[in-house]
Amino acid sequence: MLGIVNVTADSFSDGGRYFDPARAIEHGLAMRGEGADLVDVGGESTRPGSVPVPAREEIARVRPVIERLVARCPLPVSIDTRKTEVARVALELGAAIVNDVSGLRVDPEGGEGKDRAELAARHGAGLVLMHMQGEPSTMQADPRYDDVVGEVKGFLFDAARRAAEAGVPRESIALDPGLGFGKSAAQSLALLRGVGELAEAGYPVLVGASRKSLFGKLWNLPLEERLEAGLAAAVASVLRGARIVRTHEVRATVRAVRVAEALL
Ligand code: HH2
Repeated sequence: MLGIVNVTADSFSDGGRYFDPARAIEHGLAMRGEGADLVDVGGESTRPGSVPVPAREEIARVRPVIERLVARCPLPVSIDTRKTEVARVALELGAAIVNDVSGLRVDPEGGEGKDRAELAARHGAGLVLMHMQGEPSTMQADPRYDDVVGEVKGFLFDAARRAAEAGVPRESIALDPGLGFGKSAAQSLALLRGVGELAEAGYPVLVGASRKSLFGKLWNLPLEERLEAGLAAAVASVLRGARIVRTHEVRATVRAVRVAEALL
């Protein structure tokens, strides 16, 4: 279970709540008590329409949180970023996983994906490769695919191959279809349905459905009423072969996923 700590002012569901490092750290520690296995720290919102944050600013946000979580919380910390420079600093501070939400694409400041993979390899860190079509500012305008599951799978398998070529061991790579990242609600649902196909290659699959807008679009659920839908998606993903769930609601998700795991 990957618990979320957004050190941002504008994240779509909890923007501003953990912008203060002390609150972010307290939240990270609390999620440990609720059963999280990993803590995902992010300093840039990548919600649809978000404005990019310069690497310098992203680093200033996450640095105090990573430093103190690494010192005080026994859980591995992952850095949620698409920027090579941010990944480099986070790994130097002791982060154990790079959650690359661009799946090794060139970052907005020119940082190469290959360099992010090499950094992860050099630090012996895990690497999450997530699929995103387009850029956060415009990705939800008109996402198009001929075959969404096939195309996302192809992109992620190729990114995994590039990560392995950069020296990341196969067992340290996880794949994530990136629900809501350049996908309509129907396309995100197709990807949830296709988790089994993505898991076939043998890499652990991570799914992040928590509070996502597909629940608003398909079932008219406002942001603060998406818990049950997120739990259902987490359970369905695990039953289809997902191994890691990314969530804002750690306690409830751990309880729900435990039942799914017992059925496997
Ligand atoms: N979703 C978000 C951010 N990072 N990383 C992975 N691997 N998978 C996801 O589905 C994923 C992610 C968006 O959620 P959140 O962090 O709550 O929002 P924001 O990007 O606005 O900070």
